[in-house]
Amino acid sequence: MPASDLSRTVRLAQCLSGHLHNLQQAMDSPIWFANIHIYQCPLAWSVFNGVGLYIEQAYDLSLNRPYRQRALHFFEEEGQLRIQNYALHNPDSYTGAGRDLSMLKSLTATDIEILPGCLSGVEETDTGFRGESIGKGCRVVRKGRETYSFIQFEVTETKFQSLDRGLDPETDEMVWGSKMGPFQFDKKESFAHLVPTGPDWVAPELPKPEKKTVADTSDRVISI
Ligand code: CYC
Repeated sequence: MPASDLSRTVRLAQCLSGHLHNLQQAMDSPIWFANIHIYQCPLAWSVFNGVGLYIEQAYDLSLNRPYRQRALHFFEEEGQLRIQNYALHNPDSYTGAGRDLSMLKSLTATDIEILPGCLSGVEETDTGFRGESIGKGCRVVRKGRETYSFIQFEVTETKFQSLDRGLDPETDEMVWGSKMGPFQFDKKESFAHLVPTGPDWVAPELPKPEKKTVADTSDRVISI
């Protein structure tokens, strides 16, 4: 099937899916950017009755202790492309799923809960997609302060750029997030072929889990 025949939700999830990291940015600006890995892993169609990804974000030096695990649902509403964020009831049981996708076979709709207001609107660009938060409803309490999450992102098949900030609901002043602009992620491995395209889609065989030791380009060997 030509790519253009696939629905926009499927193509957006395909662009986002994979193992990404910002090693180049972390080497260029080590003071401002840590090296972070994001695993954006396709979920079975049955979880949302549609397209979804499981997300795991972790610092390179603590891959086994991710700081954010979520699920995202991609859908269209009145012709508009949307992403709704979900939390996991028991994130620990899925830790490491980014490196062993077979762990996600047991994830069902009962394992997740909606994060009210954590919704983005997305539009197509010449090379991929661009999106940002809708409204101020995605409340995040950080350092004792109530903020709302305001995200902006752009994605192509090989790059994902995201600016993730917490703003004061009254003044829109930035309370947390990157002061040095967006994180720039490069795709190390794509999971696009694992994004289900409809309810009758049959999953291909899963790749074997990554080895237990990862070497990065700075010649360090990290045990994970
Ligand atoms: C929070 N990151 C969030 C939230 C959203 C996103 C919506 C608020 C809701 C939540 O807690 O999940 C991001 N959601 C997205 C993006 C998309 C989406 C980008 C489009 C695909 O649907 N975030 C980064 C950095 C890292 C970071 C790499 C800085 C270290 O992009 C951290 N984001 C981060 C953290 C939180 C967050 C730590 C949770 C804040 C908290 O609960 O304290």
